[in-house]
Amino acid sequence: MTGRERFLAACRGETVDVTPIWIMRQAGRYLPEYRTLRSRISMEDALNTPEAATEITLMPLERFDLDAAIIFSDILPPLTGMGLDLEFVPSHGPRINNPLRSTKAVDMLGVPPADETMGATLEAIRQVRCELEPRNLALLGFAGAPFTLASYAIEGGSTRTFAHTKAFMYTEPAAWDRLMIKLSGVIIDYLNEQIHAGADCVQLFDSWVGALSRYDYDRYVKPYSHRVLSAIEDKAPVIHFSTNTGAYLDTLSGAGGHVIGVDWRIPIDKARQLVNKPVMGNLDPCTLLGPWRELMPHAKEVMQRIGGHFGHIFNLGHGILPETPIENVRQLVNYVHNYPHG
Ligand code: 1CP
Repeated sequence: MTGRERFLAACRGETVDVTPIWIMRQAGRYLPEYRTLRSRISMEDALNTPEAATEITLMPLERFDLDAAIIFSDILPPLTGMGLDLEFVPSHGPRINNPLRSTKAVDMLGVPPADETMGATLEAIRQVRCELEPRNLALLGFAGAPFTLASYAIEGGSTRTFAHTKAFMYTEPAAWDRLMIKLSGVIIDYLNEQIHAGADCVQLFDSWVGALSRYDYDRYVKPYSHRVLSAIEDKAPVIHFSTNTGAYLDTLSGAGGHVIGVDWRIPIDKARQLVNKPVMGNLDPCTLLGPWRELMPHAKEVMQRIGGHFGHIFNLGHGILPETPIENVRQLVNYVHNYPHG
């Protein structure tokens, strides 16, 4: 099978020759060639120049036998088009200089079409699509999920407690609803455009929704995630990813997605039982910081729990860390592809 066939078959839960693998944040800071390119151009320029985004997207494919590429972008730039002042602060991370703290600010947000605001990323998808055609690899598009985007828009950056987000959600439920509907509309349009530009599959990142209780997930988030997922599910395979949601993976899966992406906090066979769908995961990215003699048994454990089952895409449970030795990535990819199947 080609990488693309293998990847898409796994999304449908169909027979594969070997387990497909890609790595979250595979086009990032652990690659020396990425760091070299980023020493010359800012994050903003990398995002807004299709040729640069294309070059970065292809970097990990030159080194590793991966089954899929993920377009180089970020979940946050769609917020810029809505009126938020996003900045990537070097060696710190993303920051929004005018975070949402009032119902009026929510009502001022625009909902421009993605082809006006995200044109560079859509063009990069078209370019990468051409490059991947002869290599027969899958191309993933992605977007942030409504909750995770709302949390950045309200907090203005990273947070441990999500206090501003939760306080807004509890205090201003009507404005929360308007915000989540605006975000859902922007995300649906953007994912549709990515599929139209050539993405084979899209991933919805609800990276931080595990900060909520099951009750709050159902009450304040699920309807909007469902709105997004149900609007795109018949257009392309969709991976619904989150972390720290083992306590309510069943209801999260009920919001939609053909594949459920999970982190290492839940055993992957248990996740599969809870969702009864194809699953993606779930090696702890920190295991790649250790030697192969310890990394290998961790990878083996994931394969043994899910091995022989169809409908598994191997991945880390969250993004690869910048300190990761390249050689461990190469060995991991080869290990998964050589793992005896069936
Ligand atoms: O393979 C790839 O690298 C694909 C491109 C990609 C993706 C899929 C980037 C590039 N960012 C993302 C998604 C993303 N961005 C998520 C969801 C995935 C996840 O949970 O890991 C999130 C939460 C963000 C927000 C973000 N952007 C952060 C995290 C901050 C936090 O709150 O912890 C950071 C550090 C960024 C900047 C960024 N985005 C991408 C890169 C390579 C970088 C680092 C920029 C740099 O210094 O070079």
